Amino acid sequence: MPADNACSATAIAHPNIALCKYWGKRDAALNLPSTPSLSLTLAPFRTRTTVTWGAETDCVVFNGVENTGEESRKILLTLDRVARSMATAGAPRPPCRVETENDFPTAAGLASSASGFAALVVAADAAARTRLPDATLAALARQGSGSATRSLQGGWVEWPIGERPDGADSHGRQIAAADHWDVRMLVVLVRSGPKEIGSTEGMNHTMRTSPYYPAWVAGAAEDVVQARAAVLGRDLERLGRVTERSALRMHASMIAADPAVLYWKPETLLALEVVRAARRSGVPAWATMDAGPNVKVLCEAADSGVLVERLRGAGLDVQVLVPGGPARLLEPATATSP
Ligand code: 2P0
Repeated sequence: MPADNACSATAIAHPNIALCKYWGKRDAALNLPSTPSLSLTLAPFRTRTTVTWGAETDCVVFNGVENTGEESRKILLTLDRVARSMATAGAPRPPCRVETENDFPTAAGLASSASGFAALVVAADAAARTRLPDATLAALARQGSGSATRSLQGGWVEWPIGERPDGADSHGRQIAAADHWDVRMLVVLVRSGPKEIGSTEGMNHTMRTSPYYPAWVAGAAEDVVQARAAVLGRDLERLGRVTERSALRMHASMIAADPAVLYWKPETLLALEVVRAARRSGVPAWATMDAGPNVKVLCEAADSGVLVERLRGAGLDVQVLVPGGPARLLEPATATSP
């Protein structure tokens, strides 16, 4: 039962896949990255989140099931931060109800935390009637989960490391809208369960123990320069080379950690081999992998059919994603009567 003056709002956000990866933090508390990154926001996968600001008790419902674990703790912490950003800062945050659902596998390296925290801050801002500036929302999303700052924006998004200690200059910025370039991202679903090691833990462990981590960080800025130019010039060959290189170098830094962080499964290598064979046969396609075994394949729209056929022919499960728009309110915030 909602409380007096309760207000609900619903937002949706799409996940994003980084073409140049974020792996490592210069500030763990603020989620400030050690590497700049560049991503593509992708539809139709999406997270849909409703926040009721003023419920009987705090309650987080995740894909229809009440959650009391680490995920709900992080979600409620984000709502605390929204409350602290309000003009009435100092007043305690009212109990809130959060209902969130993904129409794609959660926590499997498909960027569900990115779309999740992006949808959360947009819905919370409307439900709390805070009307926070975009840069504040971007920082709140980033603190929930780094990559979420990129999912607030549609299309092609860059997230610089910034220079300021408070992170005010480190959040996602669109460099080109979704309709700038009609590429495809094929998602090869190797495993749909939660990953064995969370991204935050995997990053921290890589930073602490991998002798390759400094080399990974050293090359990241130049990758983003190349990728940005390739996106603006719609040069898929150039973008694809940087994309695959960035993913493999990031994974190399993890694999060199002690003990190794190895997300790959046999089907991960199978998918990589299909992509490399496609390239050898003249079909331009490049692979990227995140904190999980699934493989994403960047290609021209016109080549997606033949690539899907080849990947499925190798026994792999494939879905086709297209450039997606920004996080947005689905319906205006509504006062909820008790
Ligand atoms: C990325 N990943 O750029 C990289 C590549 C995974 C591999 O951002 O610790 O959930 O919450 O900031 O954003 C996934 O890490 O990590 C991620 P936190 P996040 O997309």
